[in-house]
Amino acid sequence: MAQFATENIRTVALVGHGASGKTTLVEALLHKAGMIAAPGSVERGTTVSDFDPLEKTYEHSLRASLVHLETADTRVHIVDTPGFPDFIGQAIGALDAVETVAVVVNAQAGLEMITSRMMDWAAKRRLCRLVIVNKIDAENVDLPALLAQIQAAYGRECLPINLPADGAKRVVDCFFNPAGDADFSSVAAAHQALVDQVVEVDEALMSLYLEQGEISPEQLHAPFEKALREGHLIPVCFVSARNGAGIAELLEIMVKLLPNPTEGNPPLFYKGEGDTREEFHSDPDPKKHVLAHIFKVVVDPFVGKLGVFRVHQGTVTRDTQLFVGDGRKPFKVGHLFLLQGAKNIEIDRAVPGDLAAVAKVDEVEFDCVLHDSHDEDHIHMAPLEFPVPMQGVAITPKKRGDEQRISDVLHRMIAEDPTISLEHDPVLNETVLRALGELHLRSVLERMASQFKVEVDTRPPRIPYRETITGKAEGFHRHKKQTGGAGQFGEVSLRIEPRERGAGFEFVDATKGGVIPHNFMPAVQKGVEQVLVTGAIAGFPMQDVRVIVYDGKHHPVDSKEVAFVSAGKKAFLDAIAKAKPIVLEPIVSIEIICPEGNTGDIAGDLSSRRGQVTGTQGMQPGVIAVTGLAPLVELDGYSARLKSVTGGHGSWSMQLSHYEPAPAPLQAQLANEYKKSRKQEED
Ligand SMILES: Nc1nc2c(ncn2[C@@H]2O[C@H](COP(=O)(O)OP(=O)(O)OP(=O)(O)O)[C@@H](O)[C@H]2O)c(=O)[nH]1
Ligand SMILES: [Mg+2]
Repeated sequence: MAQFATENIRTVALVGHGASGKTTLVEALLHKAGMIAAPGSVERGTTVSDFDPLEKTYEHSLRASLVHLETADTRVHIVDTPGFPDFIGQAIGALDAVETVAVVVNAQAGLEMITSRMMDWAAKRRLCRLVIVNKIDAENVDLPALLAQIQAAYGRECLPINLPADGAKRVVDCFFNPAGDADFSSVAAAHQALVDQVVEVDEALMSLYLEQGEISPEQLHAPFEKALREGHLIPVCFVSARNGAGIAELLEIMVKLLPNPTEGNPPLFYKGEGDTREEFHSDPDPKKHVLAHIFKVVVDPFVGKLGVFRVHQGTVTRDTQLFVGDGRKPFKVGHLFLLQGAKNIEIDRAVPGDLAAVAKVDEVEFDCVLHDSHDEDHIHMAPLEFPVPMQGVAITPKKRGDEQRISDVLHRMIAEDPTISLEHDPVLNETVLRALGELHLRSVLERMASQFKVEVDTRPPRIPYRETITGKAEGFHRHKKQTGGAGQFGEVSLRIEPRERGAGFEFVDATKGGVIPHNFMPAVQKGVEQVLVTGAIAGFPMQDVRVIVYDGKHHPVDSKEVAFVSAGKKAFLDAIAKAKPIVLEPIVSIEIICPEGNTGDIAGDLSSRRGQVTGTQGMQPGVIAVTGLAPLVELDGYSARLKSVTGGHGSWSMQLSHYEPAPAPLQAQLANEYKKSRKQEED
């Protein structure tokens, strides 16, 4: 296997909205570079990067997948990422592995939500950016207008590096070529604009340029990289993954113009935690200690765990002993792989810039650091921000006894995907799986069933209502039992009052003269707290209440812990019944990104769900972010609703805002359901 030095490596993440053609573009590039005999297709399920059975069914990429291509002297690592919003966590994770983010724009659809999000995320992470306009062969595309739109949305730094020619059957390079014929604009003008932009980052070169009037592409190389690093230049190129126009030119851009690992912005690592942490900069030197970062984990029931990493420093070979994070025990690499979609290709060494993988290392987790010396302990990558999953289902095993296995499988899947989560509600004894959207949730459940052979029943998770009181009241209970031998005796008098929303629970012992001995007070509190967990009127946890125990009685022989637990509990229930108890419902704040034209419909729909719009903000031409508040219970089925309102161009997310009293009919309904379920339990 050929060896490639760091200077001869390129790393590129292909990102962009769903169906912009990233996976098809990978096929075209692999074919052009001679890595595959013929390009596969997404429709036939024959692509290198969408190899997962679920991806073939959905005809969408669901996970980031890695491919590489090799020309005479350069190896290009490409990460193909999903553009569907539900799977965007995979695209975000790929940002840590590359120098260049290539944002693929669908010429037919124009700028879309994920296009803009990825442009922003890549800029925040200080990555070099390239815009690839794909599908230039398609009907009804207006490329000059699209180029103007790109510049309006992402800045004048977006300059064409080639232009479509011969009716978009080919493209003509504008960087190495000072003149030529194009379908629109002018090659000479585009060339001039590129050179002008590049020399602006280098004063000496600028003076030389002003003197000579021309400058060679070789002289422009270093400032070109600097302009990319500083975001002063975002090249725009045109391709058709379908008919091959612009593919050879894109390959040339990757090899000759995109930064090698020593030319991009170095990633930001930290050493240590909290206030004492310090920035740490890796050095892409193959001779130094090893520092690699796991940016993807694949859990396969047959192959085991595959940890996919980017080498940032040093050289990893089969003999390297690597520590995982702060772990004390190293593992020996043994087998080292280069990935080509589903295929693992064994290699001898990986140098800075290489994306490679190790198998069957249990300690490896998403986002951990691998290193070969304790000098590099406590180093971690500046964290990426992932969206927080809110779309949930409650799950129960189809087969009894499968609980532990399901929990194991889900925890393994969480290790792979930072945008799924698992919660257990001890009150409801309910396990809730959350993901970014309905399709995401479905894919997790399908993978559990097909790959790990565990099946679950699902139902909508219960809404996490709460109970509280709105008035003050007193409660009393005497617990007295005489059963042959020793009796049970305890008596409690207490007062309760509402506390401010969110203030929580407070227990006050205001008894005097030892009417309830000190050693029994914890029992009283225990009884009270049992009610806090199970609720009193509708079966939900009670919050924001103060309980003041002011009197009671005990018996020198018959007083027992159980007696005071029971007396505390029943005295509290007695008081609650008189303190105007209510049910509180969760209100969530929601953010909706949608085409501007849909704002009215969205506001109307929200108000019909007892919600309201609280603000709007322009994102980019034609796209708007709407923020609002709505009761969680009303958002059941909201994804489908939004899809129909926006024709599939909207996305939304939510998080908890606060609790409010539920409307009276809902209160009555919840209380009734609770009564019924209690009655059934007793029968
Ligand atoms: N006309 C035309 N169609 C294309 C081109 N490239 C891709 N397509 C089609 O566009 C559709 C989506 O292509 P994909 O390659 O799956 O797109 P993607 O960006 O990988 O989509 P996600 O994985 O969902 O993010 C498929 O039907 C492709 O055949 C192109 O250059 N021209
Ligand atoms: Mg794809």
